[in-house]
Amino acid sequence: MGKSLYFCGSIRGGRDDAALYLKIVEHMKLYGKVLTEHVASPEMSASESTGVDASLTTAEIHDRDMIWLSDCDAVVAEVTVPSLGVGYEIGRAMNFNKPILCLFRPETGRRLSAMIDGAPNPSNKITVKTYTEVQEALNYVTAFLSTCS
Ligand code: 6IA
Repeated sequence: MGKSLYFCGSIRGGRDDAALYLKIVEHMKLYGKVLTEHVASPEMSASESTGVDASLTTAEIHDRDMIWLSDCDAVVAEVTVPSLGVGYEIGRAMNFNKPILCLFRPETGRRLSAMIDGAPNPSNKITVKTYTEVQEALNYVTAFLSTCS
């Protein structure tokens, strides 16, 4: 059976990388079901009034996402555009002891938060990879998902 996968990407933090999220999610779908496919949707907007989940309350979104996060087999987060929600999801996923792959593009000139960059250590399952071209990110996703049970 395919894996249950959770993708994290910025929504209210800004949608600059939405097209990139779509490529990563499409690739992840080769390995299983992506529970949070909507994060990559071009329809999903950072604004209040539009968005795939616009009919849900924030509490409903939060609680549903936390159930998915606790149930998933692995987490992939694109962390280049800073997002409170993505940072929160990564922290919660670490507490759920999930394998987590964080993908970051330094060439944007952004500096990754020390709370993410400094998180990996031998006692947890979080990895941070930097990349330039999308294909590199997809290769990291392939390698990561091949090792997750
Ligand atoms: O703080 P952010 O909005 O950038 O947080 C983005 C992250 O939190 C994503 O990885 C999502 O998994 C989760 N998240 C945040 N907002 C939503 C949402 N609707 N639906 C699903 N997941 C979400 C937002 C409502 C919309 C009308 C703006």
